[in-house]
Amino acid sequence: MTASEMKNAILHHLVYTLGKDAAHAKTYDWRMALSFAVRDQIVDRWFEATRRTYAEHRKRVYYLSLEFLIGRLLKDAVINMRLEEAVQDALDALKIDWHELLEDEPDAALGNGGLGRLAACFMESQATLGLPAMGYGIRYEHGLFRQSFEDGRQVEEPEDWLSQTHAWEFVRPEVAIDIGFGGHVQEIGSRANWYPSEMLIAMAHDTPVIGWKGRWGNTLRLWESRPMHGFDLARFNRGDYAAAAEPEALARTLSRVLYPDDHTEQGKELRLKQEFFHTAASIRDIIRRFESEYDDLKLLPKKAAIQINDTHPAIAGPELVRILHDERGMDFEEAVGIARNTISYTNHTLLPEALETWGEARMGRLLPRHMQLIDRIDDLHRRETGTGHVNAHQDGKVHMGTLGFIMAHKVNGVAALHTELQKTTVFKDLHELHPDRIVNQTNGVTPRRWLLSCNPRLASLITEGIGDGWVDHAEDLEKIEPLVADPAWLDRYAAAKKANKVDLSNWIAETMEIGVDPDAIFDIQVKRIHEYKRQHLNLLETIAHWQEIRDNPNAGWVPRVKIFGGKAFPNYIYAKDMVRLANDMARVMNSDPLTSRYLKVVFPPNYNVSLAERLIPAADLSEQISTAGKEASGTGNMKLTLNGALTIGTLDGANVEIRELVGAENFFLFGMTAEEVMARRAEAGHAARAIAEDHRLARALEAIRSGIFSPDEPGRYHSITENLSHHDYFMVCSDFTDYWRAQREVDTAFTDPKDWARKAALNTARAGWFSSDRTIRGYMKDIWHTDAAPQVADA
Ligand code: DL6
Repeated sequence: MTASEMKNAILHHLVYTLGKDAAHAKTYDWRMALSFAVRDQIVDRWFEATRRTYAEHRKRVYYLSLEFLIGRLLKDAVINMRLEEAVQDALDALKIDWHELLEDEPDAALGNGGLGRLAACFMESQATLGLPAMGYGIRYEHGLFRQSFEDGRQVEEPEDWLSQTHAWEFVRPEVAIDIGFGGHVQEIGSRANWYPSEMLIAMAHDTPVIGWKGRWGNTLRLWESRPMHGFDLARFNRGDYAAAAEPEALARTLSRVLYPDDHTEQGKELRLKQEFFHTAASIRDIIRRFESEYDDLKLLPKKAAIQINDTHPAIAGPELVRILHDERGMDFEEAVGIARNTISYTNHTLLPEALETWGEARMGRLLPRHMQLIDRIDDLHRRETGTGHVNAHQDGKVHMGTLGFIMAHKVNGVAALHTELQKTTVFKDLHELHPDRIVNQTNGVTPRRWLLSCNPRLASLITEGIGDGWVDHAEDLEKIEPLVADPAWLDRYAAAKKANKVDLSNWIAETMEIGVDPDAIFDIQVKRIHEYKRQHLNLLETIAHWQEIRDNPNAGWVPRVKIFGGKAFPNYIYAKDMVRLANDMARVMNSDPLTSRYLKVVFPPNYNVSLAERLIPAADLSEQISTAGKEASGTGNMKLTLNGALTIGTLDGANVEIRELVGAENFFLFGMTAEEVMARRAEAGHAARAIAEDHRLARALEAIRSGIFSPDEPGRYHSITENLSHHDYFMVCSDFTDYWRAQREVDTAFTDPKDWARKAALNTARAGWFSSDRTIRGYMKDIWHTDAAPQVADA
C-alpha cells in the first residue's frame, strides 16, 4: 500500500466511518481512522486464511484462556503488515503525530500477568506460523485495575478500555450461545437432561490476529455476557426502573470485571460462573464449527485440539463429555476418551494457593450435571488405573488441577525445572499413574513485539548486520555473535542501549519529576508484586546499599537506578505493603543529598504491557530473584534477555535455561536451589540465623523497623519485618548474603563498559530460542499433533 493510498483510506474512514470533518478531528478520531484503514488491510488475509482452513479441512487449535493480555494493537498490526513507511508518510502528509496516536490507544489489560501475556504471544506466533487457531476469552468491560499511588499507597481504580470504541473487533450478534446455571437434572438411564434455572447469552466479538508479514490471520473470540431477556417493560411502565433493569445488570456482571475479588461468597460464585460461561460458550462454538464440517464426532481429536490455559477452563472436560454423552448420545466411556484426546492442559504454577478448588456444594448447585459427571469421570479413572486415591472430587471439593490432568491427554509445564517439579510435587501421584502424560514446553515471547516493535534501535542494528530473517527465525540472532567481536559494532550496540536509557530518563523526568543518570545501571524488576517474587529482597539490598553509601559517600560507588513496576492484588495486604515500602524508600533516598547521585528508586505506577515496552529496552540488569522452585517460568526474564539485559537471578523457572543458553559467565547467579530451599525451610530458626550472620541484613531490617522510611507511622512495616525475622517462608533472609555478593559483582562488571556491552550483546544473540514460535512448534509436535503452513502471500 502506498502512502497516498493510506492517506486516502484514513480520510475515508474519518469521514464515512467516524463522521468527522478533518478540520475538527481530534487525536482519537485520527487514531480510529488509521486503525480502521489498517484493519481493512488485515481483513482479506484473515478471510483467506479461514477459507483455506475450511477448504483443506485443516486441524484447528483452540486456546481457552481466561486471560489475554494483548495490550495495544495498532503498532503490532502496522508492523506485522509491513505498513510502517506508508503510515508514517501518510500521517506526515496529514500533519498528524504518529506517536501521539500510538499513545492514545488504550492498553487492553485482559489479564493479570505472565499467563495472560503468554496467551497473547501464542496467538501472534500461531498466526505467524500459519497454524489455524482460535483464542477464546472473555471480553471484560474492566480489565486489570488501574494503579496509582497516594502517599505511596497503591490505589486501585477501574480500568475502562471499552469507554471508547475498540477499533479492532467485529461484533457477532449472530454468534449468541445460551448458557445456563443451576436448576435440576433429570436422569434417563445413563444420560440426563439438564434444566438450568438461570440463563444468559454469550455473544462473540472477534478480533483478527495477524502474523508476521500478514501471512496468516487467526481470530481471538471474546465472549460478552448478555441477558437472555431484555429489560422488563411491564415493571418499567409501573415506574420500577431499577427492577426493570436488574436482569440485564445481573447478566452483564459476568463479563464485567477480570478476576473479581473472590474473598467473598458472592465473589467466588461469580468467578466460577465466569469460568463456566467462558468454557461452555467456547466448547459449544467448537462443536458447532466441527459439526458444520464433519458428521462423525469420533473425528474430533483429529480435527480439533483444545488447550486449556491453567485450570480456569478445566470444566471443559465435563462439559465436552456432557455434550457428547447427554446431548449427542455417545457412550460415556467413549465420550471421555474423545474429550481426553482432544483436550490438553497447561499448568502454570506449583503454588498450592493458586491451584483452584471449588466446594462441592457450590459446584453442585451451579452445575448439577457437571458435578455428577465429575464423579463418574473419577469412577472411570479409578477403574482404569485400579487405584482410588487420586480423585478430582475429594474432601468435599473439586480439585481443578486433578480434573484438568485426568481429562487431558497431555499436561505441560512451562519451563524444564517447573515440569520436573510437577512430577515430584503437585502431580506426583498422577504422574506415577500416567508417566507419559506430563511434557515440557518452555515458554517463549514473540520477537515481533518484544524486540522489533519495542526496541527499534536494536532491531535495526541487528537487521543491518544479519538481515531480517531473525524476525521469524529468532534462532538466527546467533548470527550476530561474530559481530560482537567487532569493537565498532559493539559500540553501536552500546549506543542503542544508551539512547533507550536516555529516552527512559527523559520520560521519568517528565512523568515522575525524578532525575536519573542514564549512565547508571538501570536495574529493573517488573512483575506482579508477590512474596515469592521477592521484591522485598531487592528492597532490603537497596537499603543496605544505601546505608553503605551513606557510611562512605566518597568511595566511588557505581551509580544505580532501581526501577520497580507491578501491581499488588487488591486484597493481598502484604504485597501492598511492599509497594508502599518501595515508594517510601524512594521518597527518602531520592532526596538524600549524600546518596542520590549514586542511588535512585523509581516506581512508575500502573505497570502494563505498554510500560513494559518502554522499560525493557532500557534495562541493563534484569531482576529474576524468586525463591527457587516457586516461579513456574517467567517470561519477563526472556524479554529482558532478548533486549540485552544481564540477569541477576536464582535457579528458578526459565532462568535455568536462560543461564544455560547465554552462558554462566554472562549471568549473575545467586541463591539456594529448589532442593536447598526445601531443606533449609525444614531447619528451625533459619531466618534468625541468617540475620545474625549478616550485619547488613540486620541493619537494613532495623532501618525499616526504626521508621526511617515512615516517620509518621514507624510501625507501618511491622508485618514485613516480623514475618521476615521469624517465619520467612520465601527465604529472603537466607538468600540475602549471596544476593548482596552477586550485586557487588554486578557493580564491578559494570565498570568495564566494553565487556558489559559484550555480555549484553551475547544475551541478545543467544536468546532466540525463547521465541514463542519455538514454543508453539513444540506444542504442535508433542501435544496438538498438527502442522502449520502459511499460504497467504507476504504483505
Ligand atoms: O506460564 C506463564 C506464567 C509463568 O511465566 C509464571 O512463572 C507463572 O507465575 C504464571 N502463572 C500464573 C498462574 N497463577 N499463579 N500464580 O499466573 O504463568
